[in-house]
Amino acid sequence: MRKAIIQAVRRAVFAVAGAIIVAAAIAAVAGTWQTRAIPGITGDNIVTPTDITFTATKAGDPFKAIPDSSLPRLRDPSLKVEKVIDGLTEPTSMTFVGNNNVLVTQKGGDVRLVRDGALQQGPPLLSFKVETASERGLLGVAYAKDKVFLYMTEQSGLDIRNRVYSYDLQNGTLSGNSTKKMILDLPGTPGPNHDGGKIIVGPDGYLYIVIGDLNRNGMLQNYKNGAVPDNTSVILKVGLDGAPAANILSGAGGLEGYYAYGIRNSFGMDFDPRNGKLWATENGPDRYDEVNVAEPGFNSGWERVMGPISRSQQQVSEGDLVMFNGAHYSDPVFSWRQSMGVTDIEFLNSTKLGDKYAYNVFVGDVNNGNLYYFTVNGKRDGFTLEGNLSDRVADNDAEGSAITLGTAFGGITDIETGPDGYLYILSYGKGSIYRIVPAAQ
Ligand SMILES: [Ca+2]
Ligand SMILES: [Ca+2]
Ligand SMILES: [Ca+2]
Repeated sequence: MRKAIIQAVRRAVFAVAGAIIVAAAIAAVAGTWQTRAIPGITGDNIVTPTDITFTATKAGDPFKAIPDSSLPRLRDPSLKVEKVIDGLTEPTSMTFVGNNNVLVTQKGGDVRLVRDGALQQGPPLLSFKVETASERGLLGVAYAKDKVFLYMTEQSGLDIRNRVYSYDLQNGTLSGNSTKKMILDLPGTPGPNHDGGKIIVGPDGYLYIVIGDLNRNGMLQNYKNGAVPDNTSVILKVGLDGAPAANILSGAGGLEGYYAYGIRNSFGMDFDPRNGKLWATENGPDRYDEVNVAEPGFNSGWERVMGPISRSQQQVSEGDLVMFNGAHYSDPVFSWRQSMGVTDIEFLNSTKLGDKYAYNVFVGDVNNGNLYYFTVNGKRDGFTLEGNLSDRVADNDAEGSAITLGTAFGGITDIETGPDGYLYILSYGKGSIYRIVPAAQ
């Protein structure tokens, strides 16, 4: 039964417009944490112990493989999958802090700590009272320069907001509320789906944060007569204090801090470690999940187009889109004709899995739990694709199969290159972290 609920939740959460019944199921699964008010902080639902030291102590490889008879499968016998962490509940994002620590967000509001290869039991590192209907929740985490950043959906008076908070983390100590700062206060309605939620740190030291359309129909969704920009369907570029980066776009509403727009929803971004360019995934409604190279000023085309514009059923051309000063449209570098809830994208930033995989791209999905693999082309502006994939669209199962490296990951929500150079995969459905290593190891 629990497995059935998780399966149902997993299918609905990141892919399909939220059915109310499923939202209720999510709330039922998630609601186990305790809450208490923090005096003097109005509308602030945080529950946290303070001053939690988590300096790692173990030398060498902290992880060991946990025996499992139903491991995900890989189609390359030169690689193998290990389960290194289990016992998580609906994990949404993870980030490594130093060599031996991983922070994992859980949709229901907890931040869990993996230290020295083990998931810490007892009270979570941090715990928040979050909104969890549909795709809302504690969704993203990043770490940079002695700060931890968290993206979450929470109630604020009668409103629902998506917010990014920062905490200080110094000398292995995460300080509690005394250093908590709200650095972004983004909309959360009507939603409840398409909340985005990934935070990543760019090679330029800025934070990049993605939020979806929340089912709005404004200029940022390419409605020319729609509402002025309202912080939806965008990738934001901000400093570590939340201050917008220098303007890339100009036009109606100011557009401060907007890096890209016209994005339906996304749960995956990464920078190419070779040239620093941002790539992002995007969820289609039922057709055309996308992988995009998101150059500054990128308009992905939603809600007029998903997938290649030449395949648009609405016969859309670029002139039909809302183009702010400094904007450009570009087609996805890859699409799946049948949406499968594309989630994270990761450039493997190491040679530890061999030359074939070094600096190439892995992508996950939440509906099937597949891990897709792509070779980046010589110009690093797309993938090397052949045969029926040379149109840059997986049109059917056979074409999708040709780019599928792994299966049965149970719904992937995050992929990271570990400090050891191996590939780490976070499974929403299985509550586990898997690691891909050379088979000979
Ligand atoms: Ca697009
Ligand atoms: Ca094709
Ligand atoms: Ca990632």
